[in-house]
Order: sequence, then C-alpha cells, then structure tokens
Amino acid sequence: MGTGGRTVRSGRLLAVLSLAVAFVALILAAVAFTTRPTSPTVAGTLATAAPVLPNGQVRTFSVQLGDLWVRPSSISVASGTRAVLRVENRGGESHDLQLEGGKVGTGMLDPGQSRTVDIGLVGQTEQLWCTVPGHKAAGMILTITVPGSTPLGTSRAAGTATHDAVLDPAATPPSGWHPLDPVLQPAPSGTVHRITLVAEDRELPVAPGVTQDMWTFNGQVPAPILRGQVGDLFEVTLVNRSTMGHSLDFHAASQPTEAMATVAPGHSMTEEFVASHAGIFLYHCGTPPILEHLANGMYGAVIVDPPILPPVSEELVMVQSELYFGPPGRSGDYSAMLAGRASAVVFNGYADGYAFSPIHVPAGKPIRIWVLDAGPSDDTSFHVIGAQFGTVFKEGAYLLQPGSPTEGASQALDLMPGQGGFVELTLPTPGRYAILDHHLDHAAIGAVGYLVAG
Ligand SMILES: [Cu+2]
Repeated sequence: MGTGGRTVRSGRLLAVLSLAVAFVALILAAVAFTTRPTSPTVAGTLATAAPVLPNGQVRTFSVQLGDLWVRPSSISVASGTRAVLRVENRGGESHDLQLEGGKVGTGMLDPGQSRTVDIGLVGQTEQLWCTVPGHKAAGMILTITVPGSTPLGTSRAAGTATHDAVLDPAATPPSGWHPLDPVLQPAPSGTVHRITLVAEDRELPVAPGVTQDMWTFNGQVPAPILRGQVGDLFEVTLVNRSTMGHSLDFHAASQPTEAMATVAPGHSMTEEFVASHAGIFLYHCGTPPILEHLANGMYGAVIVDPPILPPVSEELVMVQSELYFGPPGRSGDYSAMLAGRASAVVFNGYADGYAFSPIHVPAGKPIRIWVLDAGPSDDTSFHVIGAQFGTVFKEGAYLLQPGSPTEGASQALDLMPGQGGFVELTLPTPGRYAILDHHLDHAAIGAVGYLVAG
C-alpha cells in the first residue's frame, strides 16, 4: 500500500512538473512564433514581421486520412490559436500529413495508426499534405484557414515553381543511345515461370533531351515482357526497392483485389496465377493513384500464346503509352495526367525511338507485331504505312485470318487502354515502312517508328 501511495504522489508531482514544462514550452513557442519573420513579399509589399500573439485558445481537431482523401479537408481557427491535430490513417495505404515548409508532421502512418501532432500557433492560412508522391496532387491536403489572412503557400509556391520538360521535335538522342529491343523471344520452356520484378525509381531518358524520374519494374519502361502458354503457372515476386508502396495487377490473372496488395518499401511479396486464356495482357502497379503509377512507367505485358500460332520470321512487341512530363529529372505531372494532356505518346517507352533506331525485318516474309495499349488514358489505332494486315487477333479473338472468304484485309488495330492483340503482315519489297498510331495527334508527339525490310 505504502509503495502505492508513493507512486500516486510521484505521479502527481510528475503531472505538475509536466504541466509546468508544457506551460514554459508554450510561452517559448509563442515568443518564437511572434519573432518569426513572415514572408517578405506579399502583394509586392515589404511586409515587416506581423506578430501573432497567442489568443489563449488551444484547439484539438480529429483528422482522418484515407486513400487519397483527408477529412475534414479544411478547418478554420482564429489567429493565434494553437492547433493540435489527432490524425488517424483509415486508409489501406501509408500516409502522413506534413506542414508546408516541412517543419512539423505526423511522420508516416501505417494503415490504422494514429498520431497527435502539435503544430503550434497558427497566424496565417497554411496547408498540410501527404508527402507520399502523387498524394498531394490527388487532393490529400488539409487547409487550416485563418479568416482574413493571406495564404502562406501562394508566395512559396511561386518561388519554387519549376517548369515541365517539353518535347523538342528538333532534338536527337545522344550517340550510344539504344531503344529497348522490340524483338519478342519465344516463350521459355516449362510450364512454371518464376519472375522477380524489382520496383525501383530510376531516372531514364524518355525522349531526346528529356529524362524523367520513372517508377520502374526492373529499371526499365515498359517492364519486362512475360510469355507463356495457356495453362502455365506464373510465380511473380515483387521486391520493393522504391521509396513508396507499389503493387501488381495482372490482367492475365483472375483474382481478388486482396492478391494485389500494396508492398511497402523494403518488403516483397509473391503472387501467382495460372494463365487460363490467350492474349497479350497488361500488367501494372495498382497502387493509388493508379493513373500516376502507371503513367510514371509501372506497366508491362504478359503474352499468353494462342494454342496454334503459325510460324513467322520475326515477332515484335509494341507497348504504347503516354508520357506526361514533369520538370526535367522528376516524375510526371499529375495534373497533366488528370487533364489528359500528354507530352508524348510512345512505343516501348521512348518518343520516336524506332524512328531514330529503325527495326530491321525480312522482306517478303510474314512478321507478327504484338501491340498493347498501356494507356493510361489514350486509345491507339496501330497502322503500318504501306502494308495491310492479313491476320488480326484482338482481345482474345481472331478478327481476320488468311484465307478468309471475304478476302478482306485490315489497315489498323484499334485498342483502348488496357487492351491488346497482334497483327501479321508481310512487307512485300525491301524498303522503309513507318509504324504509327494513326491518331495523328499521337504520331506527332512520338508514336512513330520505322520497319526497314531487307
Ligand atoms: Cu506503383
């Protein structure tokens, strides 16, 4: 009992001491805040430090974070209020909230985790946002409004603006540059395919003179092409060496969303599926915002051969996608992705790549070109200038095969984002044949290449 009494007394003593410490801290914070200079250029005036005196109010707000939302998204306090946020992550992904300027934040919160953060005296309208890439652009912002004040963010944002890269039609790639090899290899033997995909951020050239911080699988865009036969088992291990969570969504698989869980940085996960049907299927990162993860390069193809695939002299694969340039060396511009303003439309990750480095194929012999529209948002109308397709396979079915009683031919394979197929054609005589997306606005910004028949 006596021991218990001492504990109670020392507990009270501790409580009194902590109150005193907290009071002193509050006074110090108030002094620090009032002497903190405000932004020097607001509306062109040289504003002197506008002292913010504590108004004696301490307000605590409950804030919930979800997958790409913050509730509430705005709170209002009187100038001089000390704001305390109890932040809970109710989403399925990791999130945080950080005050602009980066001085105060919750740190990263796992799903279900909560943390209380004291952001001190608020004298002006300020914002906090989730620092996971893309989440702020997707709307994960909490605005603390002080009625009558000027938002701090307006002047800061203007000072740090960096312009998005632009496609230069006159530029050429540096010597030594090569596009991805477009030649498709036959499916490996065996019925079980074990593949490791490493998610890693990498600065890659995407157009002459333009590099972007791409979010990749195995350091390349598009990601590796996987190939097998109907009935094969694919065991894919995702190793996340990136700075943010990523996942894998295989269109070749039929499985619940749980199988596509986001893997945190430093972790890995193995996912398996049986390829039950033939076609060329998209795979991509499915972590929100999917638009941003896919547009930044996290896409590839799984090719499952139809049971009877006639021999051809060459097989090529063209994965078409859009790029939405961010500033040089940075990741893509999410607002441009949302607005559908592509900076470039590309085959296999590089603008006009096969125009700068044409693909050599035999003349007079059938070739097969697999085409996948990875999007994220635009369609393709895949065409070869000077050639007709005798075979068209689209989304699991032959639209046209040699010997058709209609004696028809096809001029373009149309695909929406997330669709794929192949065409077979013979380039009759030696020479140069252009491949392009016959959406000519796409061809004008990178969706052009050449086949050189010889
Ligand atoms: Cu991702």
